[in-house]
Amino acid sequence: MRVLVLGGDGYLGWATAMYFSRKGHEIGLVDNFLRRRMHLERGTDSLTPIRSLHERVDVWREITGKQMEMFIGDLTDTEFTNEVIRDFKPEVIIHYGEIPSAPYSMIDAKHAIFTQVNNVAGTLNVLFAMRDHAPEAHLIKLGTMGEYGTPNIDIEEGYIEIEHKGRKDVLPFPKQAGSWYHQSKVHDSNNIMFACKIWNLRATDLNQGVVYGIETDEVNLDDRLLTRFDYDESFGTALNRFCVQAVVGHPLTLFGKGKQKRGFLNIRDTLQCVELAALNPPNPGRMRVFNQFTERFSLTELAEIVKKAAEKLGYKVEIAHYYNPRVEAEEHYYNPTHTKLFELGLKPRYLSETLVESMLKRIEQFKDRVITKAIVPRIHWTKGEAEVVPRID
Ligand code: NAD
Ligand code: USQ
Repeated sequence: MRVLVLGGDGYLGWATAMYFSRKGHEIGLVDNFLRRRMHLERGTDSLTPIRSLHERVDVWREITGKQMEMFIGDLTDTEFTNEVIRDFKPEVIIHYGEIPSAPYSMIDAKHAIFTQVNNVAGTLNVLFAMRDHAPEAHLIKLGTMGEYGTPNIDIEEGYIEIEHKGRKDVLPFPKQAGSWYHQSKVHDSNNIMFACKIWNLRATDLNQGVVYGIETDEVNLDDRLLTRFDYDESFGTALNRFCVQAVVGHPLTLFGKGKQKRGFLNIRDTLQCVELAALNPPNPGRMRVFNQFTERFSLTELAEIVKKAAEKLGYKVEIAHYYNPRVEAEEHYYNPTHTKLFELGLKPRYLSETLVESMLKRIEQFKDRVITKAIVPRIHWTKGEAEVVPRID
């Protein structure tokens, strides 16, 4: 298949591009290096020393003999996005090309607006370009489990059957996102659903949980192919952060009570889920939604798992409670349905399969690169960037 990966220089995008290329698909990569620039803005960096996209594409060719086509530009530029989709003629578009950070979007009005414009306008450009140049293509869009929030009922996969005043309908599941970033994903979902309806497009919205992991089969071929791995307050996700904290001897940063629950998945399973979506395209005309995660944990459970695994490797680990900079439920019901990807054949890798230990060993390799002051948050949901959050235990 001709697969266009939007956000192909990112954590998931680069890993996905190599995975699909190795399987024999023709790959186009789109990126404007915004993520690299956001790290420069924040004074932070990836733990893994990542090469430039050009170098990684060259190394990939050297090792596998396979080419990837690069399109460097901004998805919010209508003309650029149109030209890429017109010229590459994708059969599948995997859309990772957005700002992924909740804290970054909460810094101030400028960052909230930038996040929403970047994400929502970029996706609108993709939808219009599909209408005009690739109406048969399948858009696989990375959404987030955070679109649903934490309602006191089971979360369905995108749609819920409702009976109201004696009448029934299947309607979009209510959205209660918890940051300006997560809200951008809600707006995207609404726009994609509408575009599918009016232009008969084909799309899958993958409401993904929190991803962890540093290794994939392709990344492991050569360190010059490493994908990014973040641990700072803006771009690091919970488990990745906890693993880095354990290795550098920083207390694990549980926010508030630490009883928040989320869905998690290994980066290798992200690749598998996206592949399953690509190989099983939906009918046109209605946006399909999958909830994409393999396991559910509370943050305390995760911290305990990391502590146990790190102690086996000889590290001394302290779990600490910090003031929660976010406005979120710290104790709540959480039971999202996630069966559709399993029905398509997903074979998950569970965290218990010593994944944490393999992550810790990889982190050890790069621990001298850790910028310790980037770990504890300063971005508060109520007042933006302010004082470093204090410990509360
Ligand atoms: P990332 O920041 O590493 O990758 C995104 C890439 O998109 C970056 O390389 C960035 O430069 C590029 N990009 C952003 N805006 C662009 C634009 N306007 N034009 C061109 N390129 C642009 O993020 P990631 O962690 O790989 O996440 C990828 C996607 O998956 C995001 O949409 C994110 O919301 C979603 N997601 C991620 C996670 C996770 O835990 N990592 C979980 C759920 C959903
Ligand atoms: N948390 C801690 N300590 C930390 C970091 C986070 O207790 O050091 C808590 C947060 O308060 C939150 C939970 O862990 O309750 C998840 O936080 P996170 O930073 O790992 O994830 P989040 O901000 O939700 O965003 C990440 C990705 C985003 C994706 C989302 C999936 O950055 O792109 O959309 O995970 S989900 O969470 O399912 O919405």
